[in-house]
Amino acid sequence: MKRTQVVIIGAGPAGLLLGHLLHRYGIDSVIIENRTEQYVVERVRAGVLEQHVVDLMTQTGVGERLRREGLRHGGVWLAFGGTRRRIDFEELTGKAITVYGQNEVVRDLIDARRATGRPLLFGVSDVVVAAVDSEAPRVRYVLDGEEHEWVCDFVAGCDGFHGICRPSIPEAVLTGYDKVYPFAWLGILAQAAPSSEELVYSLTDRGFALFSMRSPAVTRLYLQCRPDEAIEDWPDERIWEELQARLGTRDGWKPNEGPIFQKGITPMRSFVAEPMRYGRLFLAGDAAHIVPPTGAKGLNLAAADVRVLAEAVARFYRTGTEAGLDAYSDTCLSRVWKAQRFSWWMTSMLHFGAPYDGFDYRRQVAEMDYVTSSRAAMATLAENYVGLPIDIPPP
Ligand code: RFL
Ligand code: PHB
Repeated sequence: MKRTQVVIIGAGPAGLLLGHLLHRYGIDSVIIENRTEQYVVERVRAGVLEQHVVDLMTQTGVGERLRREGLRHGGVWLAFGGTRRRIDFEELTGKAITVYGQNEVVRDLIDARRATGRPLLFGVSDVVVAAVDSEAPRVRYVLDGEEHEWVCDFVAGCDGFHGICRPSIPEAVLTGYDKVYPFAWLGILAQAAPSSEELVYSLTDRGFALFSMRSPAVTRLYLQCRPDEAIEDWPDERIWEELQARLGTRDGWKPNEGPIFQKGITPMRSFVAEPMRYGRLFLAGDAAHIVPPTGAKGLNLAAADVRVLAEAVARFYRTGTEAGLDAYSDTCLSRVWKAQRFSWWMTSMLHFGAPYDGFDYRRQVAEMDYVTSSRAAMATLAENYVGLPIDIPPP
């Protein structure tokens, strides 16, 4: 049996960032991941970073490529009725967002981890956590046909929505709050220069569409579809036709087209597990909560959780107090629920009505009109979109 301070399960953004922050405090950890490194790095997901994530990466020495290649956006466009209106984040909040692919974040964090020499193990299987209600939790797994076991002080469950950590908590302890939406997002990556410098969220009577990007040469686009649709039903020509119909505005703006090199359908769901801790097992990121992508919050919430957790663990080793650990769940959940509220609200403004329901569609158009004409409403959207403050308890 081997010993470490923290076993981190999952090498997504939550697990890798936690390992990085703990390392900076001189705290040892082992990160185990059941997929291959290639799978983890190539998985196409989020793209929008809140200012706090950019600042954290920059201040902790993993922001060099982000600073070079990240695309800073000072605002966002909302389109409806054939026109687009801009919400100016910088003017309203003094903050901005940065477009930088989640896979680039993961790549940078893997490189940083490698440089520390601390363990980062891909391709593990049969992961089991045990004795988390004691002061010496254990984690077992199989790697290359051999069984391994670590004993540690803390286990971080950073293994995403389908991981094993949340289900390993006794049912009586945990409450799950769940909302499944009757639509999904079809997302593509296209080899095409972005035709707008900022994102465009568009509401039409054919449904919702989103214009985003990954680099000066790659456009990222999404369109609302039904959750039971198969990607095979969406040949490239149909995708472009629908995207142009939902995104093009009367002033002639439309997305540039190019070869599609990645496409997939993601169902939409809101979920929160409470509490985010059981004994010495701490859930972080998608393992504890997921949001519909409309508010671009999932990755940002994962980063906020592990920031709070790293501080609490560091404080424990520094002073012996468990106060930060005890406050972890409540500290995270109060911000998580605000992000849930925002993601649900963005979803309700941009989905539900069209193409199903005339009343809801008109209600949504009124909401888009209001939110882009009232300064108070614009400020509300902006401060949530760029990220609410993180309340880290004082040392
Ligand atoms: P992840 O990224 O799912 O990582 C969990 C890792 O744990 C591994 N794992 C295990 N490892 C060991 N043992 C086991 N038994 C394991 N079971 C699972 C998994 O293989 C995986 O590597 O969770 P994490 O780290 O909490 O990060 C969360 C984010 O990935 C997620 O919230 C975002 O991608 C959500 N999201 C967005 N978030 C944003 O902040 N901004 C966005 O613009 C945004 N857009 C999106 C998104 C998610 C999307 N999809 C596909 C769900 C757009 C899309 C389309
Ligand atoms: C993305 O670029 O992938 C993206 C942007 C905004 C969202 C969701 C996803 O709300």
